[in-house]
Amino acid sequence: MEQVSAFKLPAGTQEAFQRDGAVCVRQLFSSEEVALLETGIEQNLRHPSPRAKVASRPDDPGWFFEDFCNWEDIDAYKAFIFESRVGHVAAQLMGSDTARLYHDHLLVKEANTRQRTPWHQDQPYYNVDGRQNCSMWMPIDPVARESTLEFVAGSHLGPWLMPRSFMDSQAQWFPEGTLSDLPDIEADRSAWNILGWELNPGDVVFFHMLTLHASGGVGATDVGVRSRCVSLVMTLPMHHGSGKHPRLPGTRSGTRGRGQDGTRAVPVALVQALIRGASVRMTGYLADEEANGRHRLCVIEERKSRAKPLIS
Ligand SMILES: O=C(O)CCC(=O)C(=O)O
Repeated sequence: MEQVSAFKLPAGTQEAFQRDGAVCVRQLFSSEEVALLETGIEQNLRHPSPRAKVASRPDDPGWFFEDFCNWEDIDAYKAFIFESRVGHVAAQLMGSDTARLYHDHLLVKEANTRQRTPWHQDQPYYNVDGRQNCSMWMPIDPVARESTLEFVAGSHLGPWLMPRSFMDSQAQWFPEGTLSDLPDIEADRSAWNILGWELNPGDVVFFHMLTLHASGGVGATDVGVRSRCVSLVMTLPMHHGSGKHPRLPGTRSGTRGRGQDGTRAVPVALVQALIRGASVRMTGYLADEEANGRHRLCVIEERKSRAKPLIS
């Protein structure tokens, strides 16, 4: 494996990420790394966790499946996360010497899935504070322009907007009226600077957790094609658990030792990479064995108790 620290992003990539809140990096990963992730995805599909869910409606001709926080159980995910360039690249984009894994997220849309992922920001759904964060969205199947993840350029510089459940638009994370609702982007797409890239295996998209994004189903121009994708969310140590929202099932509280909510210690794994003399660190949060796939709501004290740096 190459020395990951030696890798330099193409000129202008970090500037584009900071300006637009989303950037595409072509052929960041080798065919071996794509195959590694494919091995992990297929294992994940054979052995879904209790957090897995079907996001498509029963009448959808396809099938949209999601699962979360499985890197500890799936060696191929673990190898990709800890041995590839991803932590190094995330740190560069965030303007940081470190990167910490918040969670892995599997998204599989079988051929002809109509289900759209509606416009949303990620951060209001997560227990993550601060502005230095990024998510990597990596398909291992070709993605047509019509089916790709789309972003409103510059929207990461705006405020937190109301997170709602995708299926029935309920405000489950913040009380109604406490955050502004999203604008209706689909009503007049020409009013927005919408970015989106046709992608091939090895290409990836990085985006900020406040960037407004959405995606189509599969089946318009890519009939018969399934879409398998892994998304990794990364942030800085001090930003997990200090957020405005309780933690996501499957992630652990960000302190060492036993947390007030009964969680166990957070293990730390070092990625063997150096940036400007500092190590890139990615920390994974243990899977939550009692999680039942539902969002656990409103542990307000947890926010306060975690409002301190979490560097182990
Ligand atoms: O792939 C999709 O349909 C949506 C992905 C997404 O919203 C995310 O990774 O945050």
